[in-house]
Parts: sequence; C-alpha cells; structure tokens
Amino acid sequence: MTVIEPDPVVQLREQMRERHLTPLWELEGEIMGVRPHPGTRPWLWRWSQLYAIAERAGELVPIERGGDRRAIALSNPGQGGMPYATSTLWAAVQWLNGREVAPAHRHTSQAIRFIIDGAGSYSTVEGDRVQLERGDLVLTPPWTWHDHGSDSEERAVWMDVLDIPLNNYLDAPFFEPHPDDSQKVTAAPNASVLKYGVGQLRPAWEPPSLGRSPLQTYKWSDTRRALDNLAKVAADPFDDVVLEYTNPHTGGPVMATFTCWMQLLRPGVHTRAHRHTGSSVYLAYEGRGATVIEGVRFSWTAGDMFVIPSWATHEHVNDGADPALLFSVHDTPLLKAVDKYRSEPHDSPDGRQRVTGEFS
Ligand code: 1HN
Repeated sequence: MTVIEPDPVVQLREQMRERHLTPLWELEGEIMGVRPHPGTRPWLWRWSQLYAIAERAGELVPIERGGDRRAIALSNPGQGGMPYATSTLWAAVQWLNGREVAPAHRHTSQAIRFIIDGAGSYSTVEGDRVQLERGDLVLTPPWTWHDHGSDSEERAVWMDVLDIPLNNYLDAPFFEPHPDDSQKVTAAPNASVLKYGVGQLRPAWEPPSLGRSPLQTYKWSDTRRALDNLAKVAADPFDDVVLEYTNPHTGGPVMATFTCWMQLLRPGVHTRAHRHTGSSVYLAYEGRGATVIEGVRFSWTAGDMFVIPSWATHEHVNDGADPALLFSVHDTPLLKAVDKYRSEPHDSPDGRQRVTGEFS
C-alpha cells in the first residue's frame, strides 16, 4: 500500500490561509504594479444632461437636514459603483433654488466650489459671507462651518469638488451639523479679500497661513485679468496659458490635498501631450475645444465636466476662433507631499497622440 504524503508546500499554504497570511510570491505583480493601472476611467458628463438633472432635482427634492446639499455627484464608471469622480476626488453639480438655505455644517473633507451661475446667492464660511458670482472660486477648508443661501428668486448652480474618497481611504472622516441652519455673519463683507487680496502684502501682526489659503474667495474679475496678462507674455507647452490659484502667503496650493487651475486655450492652440501621476477633474467654463486622453478625443463645450485619470496621456486642443477656458482640480499637491509625483512628455515627433476614437 502506498501512502501519499501531503505536499508540504500545499500544507504550508493552507496554514497561511487559516492564519490570515498571504505569501508575496503568489501576487507580487498585483500589489506592486510596474506602472499605474488606475480604476478611474477617462469620462465626460455633458452640461445639457447635468443641468437638466439638477434642475429637475431642484423641482422635486427639497434641501433637508441629513442630505444638507442638493449635489449630484459624477460617478466614474471605473470607481466600482462609488459616487467618486476619481480615486481621490468627489465632484458634483450643486443646485440651490431662490430663497433656499443649504444648512450649516462642517467636515474634515476639504472643499471648493466654482460658481457657474451665482444669481444672488452667498456662502458663509466661519462667519465670513461672500456673494457668489459666475467664475468665482470659494474655499471651504477642513473643519470650517459653512452654509450657502440665496437672497434672490433665482436659482444658483455650481461645481463642488471635495477630497471625500481620499478622506475615507485614510479613515479620517468627521462631520458635524451646526445647531442653526445659517451661522451668524461675524466678519465684514469680503473680509478675507480685504485682508489678504493683495497677495504680496499681509497684515503685519498676523503670522502667515501655511497649510491653507487665508482667502475665502478668488473673484472672477481678478482671475480673468491675470489670464489676459499672462497670455501677453508666456504660455506652457502642455497646458497653454494656465494659472494655479495659490495661497498668497506661501505661493503653494489653496489646500493641502488638491490644487485648482484656470486655463486659457488660445484660438488655434494644440498643446503637446504628457502624462503624470495624480488625477484631475475639469469643468469647461467657456468656449469649446477637445482634450485627447489616451488617444480618445473628448470634445467639450461650456459646462461639460470630465476626468483625466492618473498616468493617462493627455493634450488639449482649441481649433475654434474664440478662446476656451477650463477650470480644473488636481490632487498633485498630495502626490508631491508624499514624494509620488512623476511626469513625462509623450514620445512622438510632434508631441501629440494618434487619435483612435471619439468619446460618445
Ligand atoms: C458639502 O458640505 C457641500 O458645502 C457639497 O456645498 C458637497 C458632499 C458631501 C458632504 C458635504 C457644500 C458635499 C458636502
């Protein structure tokens, strides 16, 4: 009679399984990729659809405690059913009807909103109330009380971006409702702009604000003027005329985990392609153009929102006669802070990709 000895390697493997241990040699390639393979997919949401859905939600869905905001998230089809635009960024279109209040609360996720149409609405952050006007950027740093409201009959609509996926991944979410729907306004109108709005000068008795920008809002008129000025003298080969919104005290990004850009693509411009680690969410703010992502052409017009995943090769095109403007949010400050930022130009004679398809 032959006794079959159990294979000792199989036995060892079984012991590991029972003890919740896993050998590296079976899955090295899975946990240590030779290059990024993001789940996040390049994707685009059309403004006509975003607007119609948000408008309908404005008719049907009240703003109530618990939900707190009438915000509709971009749910990237590569995010496994989660309402995430990318692996680190949550992005949405938010709708506020005339006379409504989106109640005060605070959370550790950091947030920005970029105003598509303000129409008599305001946002109060830590007692500082600002009017929301088209093209303004408004900051909600971590754990700051904030509520939004409308003093007019008109609806307001904007883009929200928060670092919710990152915050959840890090097991660091906290949230607290404010006892009142609207917090008290304690600062003079536009106080942060009056104190810090001339970036090279700061109140002498205050220390610089290092982690986050002290400005609550970046007004469109300033952004537009800076873009026009820059366009007269310089442009970047990959992004054309592009400005980063900065913390005036450090020159760094407005938040620790993400940064915001406003970009002007001059008529006729076709940028060189490149790729880098970190993911981005874009809003086509004005005009029309296209972004080629991994060989697929994503044509956009004003109000469309789209996503560029980490390490996806991309270039921008404005083949029209008018300037095109893109607002965008990037998680690059996070990648740079933890020493994981890498970039490289696309390797082709003209620096462009071969277009193999069109997003539809
Ligand atoms: C939030 O506070 C806002 O203040 C937008 O407008 C979206 C998503 C999740 C949690 C809080 C806002 C949000 C949010």
